[in-house]
Amino acid sequence: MLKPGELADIRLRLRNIASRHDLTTVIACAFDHRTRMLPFIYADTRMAPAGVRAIGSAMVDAGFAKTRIVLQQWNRNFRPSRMRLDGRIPDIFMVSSTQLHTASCKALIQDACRIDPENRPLIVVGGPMVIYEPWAVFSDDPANPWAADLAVTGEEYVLLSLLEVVLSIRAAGESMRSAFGRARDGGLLDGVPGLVYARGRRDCVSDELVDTGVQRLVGDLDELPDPVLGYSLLEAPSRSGALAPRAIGADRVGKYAPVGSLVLTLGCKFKCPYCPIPAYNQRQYRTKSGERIAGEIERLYSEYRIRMFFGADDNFFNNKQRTLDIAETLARKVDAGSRPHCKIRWGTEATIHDTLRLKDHLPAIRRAGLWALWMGVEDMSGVLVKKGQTDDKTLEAFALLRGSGIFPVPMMMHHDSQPLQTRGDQSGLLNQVRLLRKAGALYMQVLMLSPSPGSKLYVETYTSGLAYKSVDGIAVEPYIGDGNYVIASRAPDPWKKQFNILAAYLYFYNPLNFLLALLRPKSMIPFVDVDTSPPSPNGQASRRRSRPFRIISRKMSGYLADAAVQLFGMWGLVHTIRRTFIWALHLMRGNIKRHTRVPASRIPMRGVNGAPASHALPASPTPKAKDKAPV
Ligand code: B12
Ligand code: SF4
Repeated sequence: MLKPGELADIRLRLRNIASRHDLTTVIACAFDHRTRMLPFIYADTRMAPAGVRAIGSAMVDAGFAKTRIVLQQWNRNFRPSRMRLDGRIPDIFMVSSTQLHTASCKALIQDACRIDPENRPLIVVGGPMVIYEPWAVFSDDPANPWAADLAVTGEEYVLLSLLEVVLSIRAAGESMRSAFGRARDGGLLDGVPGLVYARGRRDCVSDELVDTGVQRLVGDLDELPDPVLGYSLLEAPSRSGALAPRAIGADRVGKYAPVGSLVLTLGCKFKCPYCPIPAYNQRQYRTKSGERIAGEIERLYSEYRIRMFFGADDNFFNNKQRTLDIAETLARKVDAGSRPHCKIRWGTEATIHDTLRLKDHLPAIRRAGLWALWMGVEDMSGVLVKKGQTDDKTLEAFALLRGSGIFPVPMMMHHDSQPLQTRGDQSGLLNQVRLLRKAGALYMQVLMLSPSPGSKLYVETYTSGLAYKSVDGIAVEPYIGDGNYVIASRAPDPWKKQFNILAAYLYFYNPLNFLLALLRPKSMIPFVDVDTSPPSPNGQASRRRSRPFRIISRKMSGYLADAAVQLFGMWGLVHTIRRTFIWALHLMRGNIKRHTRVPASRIPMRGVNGAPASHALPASPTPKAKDKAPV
């Protein structure tokens, strides 16, 4: 972990030198539009991702205000080779990507590499893809040379440390890429854990990758730069390949990004073997304070009119004390009539086990604005993983949440041992969907268990031959790795698994349920004593007068919500069927080829000072001493 204050200190140090370096930076968020379907459709494009915003905020906070964030979600034709900021090719081009969007991330880097080496920006890639697979942004093919200059396998502190090192040796008028090259060759980057850079004989052809080790994490998230800053940097949606002269105006942000994602807490105490989150967080649980969160919400509401929020939490209820600090602070603001806090609603993720532990506090948590809770139900029977959930506990947690005015959203995981339907017990997929709908779920997700980089099971999923390499002659590419496609299974008829997922959605979202939702909506839940409306400017008297109207309008929207979600689900399902049905047919035709090795780096990887590379997988080649690549 970083020492307390270390992140705050580096932010200050950079601010002191920023004015000497008139840096321009473009940060792109890679997004592959082929991934748009249930259950993420809408959230995938209407939430400006927190990762790029965090990096943009860190740049502005450090004094580099000439920064622009481009979301491929909104700007699918964006071409880095055409970007100009402040009238010039930017000094730094950054890309953020998850594994699902690998193809788009590579295309962005390849296009940036079309800029001639003299004028090319320093290309830095970060985010969940390179955290686990940093080699993915380097090429070793002399016939097709392209590469990022650097993969950052960490968070804000790593990026700021990199900038501090490079700027410390940058000569007046020197390009960032040239200064970076000198810092790398002088070994100055080796003291910054969380970087992977290439060495090679030719530009953009990597002979070996040097891994400076695992990042140190910031423990107190209040030390992070203010994430609100990032919203002022967003490029407006457009069909153009180039950038607009200015970022989107504050008054239009809420229109395109009505849901704001907020980092409240990070980490989880459970150790589900298919999940990389506990290891990524080095088994730490990190949080912001209630006051800090209340301040961020207030500014996002006032400056950008954002009213809906989603917590980027892995398990918001992980630690009772920390949860209550946040919830009680927000609830106090509501009680005091603070308009932003009264007006907002937010959702986040938590486990069944922790929801039950906090059952006495759920009304207060609802009062803090929590409106929907995404819950890792996985398989209710506990066959897949045991993290304190059973049929009874799940239903109890659902009842408690609904009784407190919070909508539970089950996240289910289908797997080889789960039948579609069962008699006599509730282990079948449809049985569980029925139970959860009856228990009050308005929305739900079902994903197939798929390999997740960084998880305990990841390597074994490949070496044991569970993961598919190709199906019916079609290679399994990263963009189908979101759990919507069957890409790892021992089932003799995997196409049935693919149809099971569609059947579960169809069972949940269908015209009959839509009609029932109009007659007997599941969304009519007791609003207990949750009046989060702000007082009117005229004071208490008019507040009392308008209360019946508020109650009626809330009841009406509550009444229609279930039917609206059903309509939305059916629309999303059309996209899901359109994209995954063909895959089911390929599965039916068979000819499944399986992996026998984990997809590791082909380029040799090493650590610094003779250490092994921290981010290499077991099958990665290591450079032999005699082959050590010159720069
Ligand atoms: C919110 C969320 C979503 C939302 C995203 C909505 C949105 N537009 O923002 C929704 C619900 C749509 C979603 C969907 C999916 N998600 Co999701 N999601 C999350 C979650 C919980 C929070 C993301 C977030 O905002 N984090 C906060 C930001 C600040 O963190 P960050 O993005 O990692 O960025 C930091 C660093 O990575 C780094 N960084 C990031 N970019 C860059 C760039 C540069 C240049 C640098 C230097 C550094 C850097 O610095 C940042 C600041 O600390 C994360 C888990 C988590 N706690 O992060 C999973 C996570 C991102 N999701 C994940 C996955 C797998 C998915 C799905 C495929 C579903 C699934 N099978 O689980 C789908 C994909 C949908 C799609 N079409 O894209 C994985 C990605 C794994 C991977 N290796 O790529 C994560 C990490 C969870 C996990 N399993 O560990 N998700
Ligand atoms: S409870 Fe959720 S976040 Fe925690 S380890 Fe399991 S899957 Fe990951």
